[in-house]
Amino acid sequence: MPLPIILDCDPGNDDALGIFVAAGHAAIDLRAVTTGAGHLASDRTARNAAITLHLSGRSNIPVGAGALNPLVRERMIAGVLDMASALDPERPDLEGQDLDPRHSMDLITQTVLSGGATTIVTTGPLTNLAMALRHTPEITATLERIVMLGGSWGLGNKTAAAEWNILCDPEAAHVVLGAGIPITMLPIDALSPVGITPELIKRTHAIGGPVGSFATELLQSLVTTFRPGSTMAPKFMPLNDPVASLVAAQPELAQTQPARVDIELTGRHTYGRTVVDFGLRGDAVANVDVVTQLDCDRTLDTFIDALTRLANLDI
Ligand SMILES: [Ca+2]
Repeated sequence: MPLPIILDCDPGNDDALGIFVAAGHAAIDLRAVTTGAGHLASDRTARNAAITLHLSGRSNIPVGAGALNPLVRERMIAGVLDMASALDPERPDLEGQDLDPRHSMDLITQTVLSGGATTIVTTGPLTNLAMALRHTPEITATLERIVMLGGSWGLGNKTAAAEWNILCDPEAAHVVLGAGIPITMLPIDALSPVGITPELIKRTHAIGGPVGSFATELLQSLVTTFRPGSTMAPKFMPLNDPVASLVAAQPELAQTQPARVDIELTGRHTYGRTVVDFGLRGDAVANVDVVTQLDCDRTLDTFIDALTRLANLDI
């Protein structure tokens, strides 16, 4: 039976590819897409999700708009945007489905409590999920797993210490990590080798149709915004967000190791850091399964398979 999931995201061109993958993968039953502030303001991420689902022909899947701001900190703005293509600029030329009237927090809680979803995949800041957990803690009994893209065991990407999704709302990440729900964390260290190569763009373009064409535009836009800033930067722009849904559907794509993960909430230079203790020092108890390695070739093949299936779905 396909895995019933909610995808909580902040499209974002890589999140939009994540929606395509979740909507197309044979082993995923996408029950709702929830959005919040992150890569763009909340109204824009909701609209981008609505555009993406409409393009995918899956307008039966509800899209919710969510958190306008983080729980505590001030909202951050994404640093590098491609204002010429894909979903960073406003796209009045592209049709989107109507938004679900519910706030993302309510769409999450009601979908979970009605038995509609057992897994939440997150590819943005964790504000909506933290709000849902605080407002309706009963969902912890029903949720079987959170697959969370964010954090790092090494360097950050937005600051030297912190990764973007966590840094956007560290207090929300703290709430989610402390909820007692099994969590798979995809850190940037493990995601970096899964790159958007020219070959991947060629394979995506070959899928054809509206899905293949728009997915190609999304990939090319991501490559445009790639700013390899450090000596340890990957060779290609990492694919990132779609990989979270792929790992939720096919855990065998990833090697994981249990660890204690805490969020730094007070550090002067390290605010938002995921402090990852693989050694479980002292009396530390593991609370997260951290992805330490991904099967790159299989992950990219699975990405193409999901897009191809979506492009050919007879809906
Ligand atoms: Ca994202």
